[in-house]
Amino acid sequence: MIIDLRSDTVTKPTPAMRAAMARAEVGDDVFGEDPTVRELEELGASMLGKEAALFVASGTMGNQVAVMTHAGRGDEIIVEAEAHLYYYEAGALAVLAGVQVWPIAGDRGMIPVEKITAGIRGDNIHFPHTALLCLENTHNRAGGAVVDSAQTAAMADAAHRHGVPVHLDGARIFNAAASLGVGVSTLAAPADSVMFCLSKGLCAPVGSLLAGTRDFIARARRHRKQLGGGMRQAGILAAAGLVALREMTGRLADDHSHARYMAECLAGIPGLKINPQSVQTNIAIFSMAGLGVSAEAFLEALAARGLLGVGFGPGLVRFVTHHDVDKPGIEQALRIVADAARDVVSRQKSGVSSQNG
Ligand code: TLP
Repeated sequence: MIIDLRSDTVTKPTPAMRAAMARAEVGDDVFGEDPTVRELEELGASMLGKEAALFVASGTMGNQVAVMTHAGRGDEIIVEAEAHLYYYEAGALAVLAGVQVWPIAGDRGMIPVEKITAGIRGDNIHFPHTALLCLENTHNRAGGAVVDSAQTAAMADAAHRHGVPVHLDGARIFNAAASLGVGVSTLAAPADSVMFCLSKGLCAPVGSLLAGTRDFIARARRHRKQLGGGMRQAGILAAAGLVALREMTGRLADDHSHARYMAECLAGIPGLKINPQSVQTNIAIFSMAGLGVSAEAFLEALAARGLLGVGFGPGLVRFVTHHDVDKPGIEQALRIVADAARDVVSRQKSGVSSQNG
C-alpha cells in the first residue's frame, strides 16, 4: 500500500459524501436554481461570518475571482512573497486579473505592518493604484504556519486605514482555527473576502467557497462566469461540500498531532532537520540537505519504498497529514524515511570509499 503524504488534497470522498452526492437535489446553478449549491453557499457564508458565498471549482479559481473582483487591470496588489496566489497559480494574477504585484517577505505568514503601510502607493500619476492586500492562513510555504486573529487584524487595519480592501486565502482556515482553538469567523472577520477549500483537509472531492458581502459576491459571480466556472448541476459536488463542513472540520486536530509527531521523529533521524515546535498544523517541511543527495533523489528512494511526499525547494521535502493516513500509517511512513535515509547515507559512504580506494 502506498502512503501518500504529498498533500491533503489526495483524500478520497468519505462514504457519507458519496451517499450525499447520490441523493443530492440539483438544478441549473447558472440560473441560481441548484438548491444544494445554495445550501452550501449559505452554510459556508454563515460559518465564515460573511453575508454571502460563491461555490467555485478550486482554491485557485476562488483566489483569482477575488482578485478580479477587488482589482482592475494595471492595479497593484500587496502579497506575501511566497503566497500561494502569487507563487503557485501559474501566473494567473498577470494573465487573468491583469494586476501587478508588490511582494513583501513575511515571517510565518505575518507581513510586517510598517511594510504594508510603506507599500501602499500614494496618489501620483506615475504609480499604479494599490487595490488589495492578500493574506494567507494557514501559510502553506511557511509550513502550515498559523496567523492569529490579532496579527490578521493588525495587517488588515494597515490596509483599511488607506481604503485598501483585504482578501484572505484561507484554503486551510479550518486548520488555523483548530490549531488556535477559535472559530473560523474570528479569523475571517478582519478580511473583506475569504476563500477556503472543501477539498483539502476536509475530504470533499472538488470545490472551494469564496465569501464576502452580498454585493461583492454578486460581482464575483460574473467573474466566475468569465473564467468558465459557471457550473450547472453542481449540487452533486456541493453535497459533498456540505458533509465536509458538517462532519469533517472537527477531526483536524488529529492531523495536526500526526504532523507534530512526525516532525519530532524526523528531527531524530541523522541528516534530517526540522524544528517540531514550528509544526502548528498538518504540514511538516523538513531539510534533508544533510543526506548529501537532492530532494528529488530522496523522494525517489521514498517512493520506491511506498511513501510519497513533494519537494519544496532545494533540500526540502514536504509531508502533509490528512484523514486517509492513520497513526499506524504515520509510523510506517517514519520507518520508511529512516530506512531510506540510512540507505542513502551508506551508499554515499561506499561510493566515496570505492572512489578513494
Ligand atoms: N495548494 C496545493 C498546491 O498547489 C501547492 C497543496 O498541495 O498545498 N491556497 C493555498 C494556501 C493552497 O495551499 C492551495 C493549494 C490553493 C490556494 C489552491 O487550491 P486548488 O489546488 O484547489 O486550486
